[in-house]
Amino acid sequence: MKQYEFFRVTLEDHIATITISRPKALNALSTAVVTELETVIEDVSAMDDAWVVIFTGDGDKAFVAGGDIKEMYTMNPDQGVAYSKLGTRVLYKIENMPQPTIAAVNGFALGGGTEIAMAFDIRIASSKAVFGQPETGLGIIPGFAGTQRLPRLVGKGMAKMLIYSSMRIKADEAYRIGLVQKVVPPEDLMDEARALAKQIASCSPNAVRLAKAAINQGLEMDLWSGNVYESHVFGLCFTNSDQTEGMRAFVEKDKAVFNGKPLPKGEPQ
Ligand code: DAK
Repeated sequence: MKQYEFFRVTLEDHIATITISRPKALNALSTAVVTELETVIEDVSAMDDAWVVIFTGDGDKAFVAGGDIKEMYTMNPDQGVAYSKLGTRVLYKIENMPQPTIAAVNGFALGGGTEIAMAFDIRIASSKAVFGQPETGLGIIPGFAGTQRLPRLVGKGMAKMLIYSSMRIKADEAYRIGLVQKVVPPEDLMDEARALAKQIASCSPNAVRLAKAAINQGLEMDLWSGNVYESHVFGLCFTNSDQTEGMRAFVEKDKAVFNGKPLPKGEPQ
């Protein structure tokens, strides 16, 4: 497996696990970290053997403690724009990874930490996790699409309350408002994330990828256009052996074994 400076990537049972590791700064997102993250995301996206992706933070304290405040402190407007474009592009690449993705949020997820967690499909949080968008307290606004993804996930009023006030919320509250899908004891976090990943990996990798494309693209469309798009994507399921295998197994009262042979390149995946 390729080596990185700030990340570890493992692949086991078709599950790729990406761990961000910058212990000196609680995994804060410097330009160097975000630049390397883009490479990691591109590399893992291209791994046909990786059917599900888990992203977590190294250590027992932080998932990602946000953008690197010490670096941002001395930025000029041009550097701010460059940092913003880089971050926004990388999070867009995360959101549109072909595989289903799970953020296993192990601790502080502040500012860019909440924003990066929101770019993954599903969030499971340790009961120790803390979320928030503290940017207005630092004289900036969320810059990695937090003003866009947070209201889409928790609604306009709740997002405005969190962003205007820079308040932190604990995992239980994040669950209550729909920011995370599950809260588990810290020691169970990775087992829970892997169990969910295994459950997803037992389904057709192609069907799951196509479902992700239909959800992500469809949410950007009006309902009717989304329905038309879904019909097209539904048809693509029949171009792949996963569909015949899944239905053969049902008809023959057998267990389906999917080979994950990818769809032809160029199709949504
Ligand atoms: N940046 C840089 N260093 C950080 C950091 C961060 N965000 N968070 C922690 N560190 C460093 C600390 O400075 C400290 O380093 P030393 O002093 O030992 O050298 C070390 O990590 C350990 O942190 P603490 O000593 O503070 O640890 P505590 O347990 O006492 O506190 C904490 C943990 C997470 C509550 C605290 O570190 C903290 O409040 N951190 C800052 C959290 C925060 O405000 N994050 C939001 C940052 S703003 C943009 C895109 C995105 C963003 C901005 C612009 N554009 C596109 C332009 C994002 C902005 C943000 O995320």
